[in-house]
Amino acid sequence: MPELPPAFGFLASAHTGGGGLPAPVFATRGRHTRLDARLGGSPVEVDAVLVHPGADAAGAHACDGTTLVLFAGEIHNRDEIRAAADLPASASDAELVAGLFEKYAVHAFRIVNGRYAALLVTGSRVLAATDHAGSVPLYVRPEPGRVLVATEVKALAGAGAVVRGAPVPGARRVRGLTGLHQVPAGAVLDVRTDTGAVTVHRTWAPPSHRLLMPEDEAVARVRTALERAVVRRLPAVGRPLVVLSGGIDSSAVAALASGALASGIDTLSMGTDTSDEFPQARVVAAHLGSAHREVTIASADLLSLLPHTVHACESTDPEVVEYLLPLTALYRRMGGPPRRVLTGYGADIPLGGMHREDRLPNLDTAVAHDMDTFDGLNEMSPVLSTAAGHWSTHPYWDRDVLELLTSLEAGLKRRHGRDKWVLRAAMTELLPAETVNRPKLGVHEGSGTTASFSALVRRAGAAEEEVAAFKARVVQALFDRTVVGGVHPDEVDIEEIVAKAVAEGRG
Ligand code: IOT
Ligand code: MG
Repeated sequence: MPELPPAFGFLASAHTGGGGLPAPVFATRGRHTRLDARLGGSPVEVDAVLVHPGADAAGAHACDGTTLVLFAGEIHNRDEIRAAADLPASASDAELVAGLFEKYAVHAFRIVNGRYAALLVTGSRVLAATDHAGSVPLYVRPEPGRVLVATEVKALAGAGAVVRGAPVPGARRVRGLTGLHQVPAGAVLDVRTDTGAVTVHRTWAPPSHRLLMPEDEAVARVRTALERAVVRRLPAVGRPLVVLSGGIDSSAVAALASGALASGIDTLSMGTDTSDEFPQARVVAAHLGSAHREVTIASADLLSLLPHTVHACESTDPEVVEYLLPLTALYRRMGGPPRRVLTGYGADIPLGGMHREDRLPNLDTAVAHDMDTFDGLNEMSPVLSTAAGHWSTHPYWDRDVLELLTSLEAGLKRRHGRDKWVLRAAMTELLPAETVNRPKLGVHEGSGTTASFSALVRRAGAAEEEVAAFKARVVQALFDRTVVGGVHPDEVDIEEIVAKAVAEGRG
């Protein structure tokens, strides 16, 4: 992999009449490149802005005169695609998508394993596609004569009222923004530019079946799949950075990355003035010999980044925002040149790690529920890190790893009194025993984020039983202010938002 993908995001308008682009408002940091394309044999014109980390965004767009592709993010099964579509080794990810589309039409997106959002315009069709996890969020505003698409919904918020938006069955509406829809995870929205009518094609679904297999086979398969996913995410030159809590998820990623690279890896841990997991992370860093760094963030500073977190991930889920706040703060504090960051995020979803649950039926119910409800939470949005110029990637949500982990029967996830047993067993030779056996502590707990956010709403007058509901109100108010309202998060006073949310909640 190159250190960074050629583009982090885009905003585009495919239109037949007037009405080009709204202002390109992104939380993502990067240069902007404008494109204007008129496609042969089609009345459609495309205006776009790509937001990208490098000097140009060349690898992020492709146009052969009749089909235009915009691509944000990266593909992980490039070699297989090149071979199947007979494309040269030099083909960019945008060209791979164009080549696959020529051969398979909309089914091309069933083939790509990656972390991406893509737009493909051909004839009078606009295709807006997400990866299997929807890990790069994508939003559309379909109207007859003009289709707007963007990787951040805030870029579409300023486009004015929708004149005659068509309904979009199966796609989620966006709070406070009429006519805007989020492309579901593992889906392509196929929009007609003349009518604005939308068809949804599914390209992935979480497996519902479960596999019985011997312990040693499950362990070997998990190890192989995860190693492959980690290796596919390593930079071709230079060192990767692993954000390391010292828990099994991120420690496994660090160990596999370290094992694959003679040059070694960098690791980074964050804590706050109230809580950290530094000793546990140090054990792993020392074992792997990584160049390790610790960052301590004052809880007050952490809470002041709540608006930035919501602005970046565009999520209205208060629990997700608690998981993402410490990571947002960490990415902002990293400093230095833009980095490729590997995380252990997402392991707990297919493995049921967040559910301290011994009974297998309940554990599988929790896994099935979490796999049915992740869509739209935006917990893996790259904007959390691209807002600070860095690219983050999540090996556990690689399509192959995720399918394998989800489909293992619950007894391989909870076994011998251990949570996430199969992963721990796969790591016994690579990590110290205390790391392999350490029980789960979530980032929101380890960093004291949940406690600090609760204290903030309590100070504003919330009673204990009101805390969760008031946190939800705070997150919604932050979404309304920064995403819908277009107020920059630096201008938002979190204390004022909390006081107002509590007062209105009482009202
Ligand atoms: P958790 O697993 O604690 O953290 C996610 C990743 O963030 C870690 O693997 C690690 O790479 C990084 N990280 C965590 N803490 C630190 C730290 N102190 N310093 C540096 N890096 C750190 C929540 C959670 O517990 O995260 N995420 C769950 C899923 C949430 C539920 N979502 C859902 N049901 N849709 C997860 O699976 O990661
Ligand atoms: Mg975890």
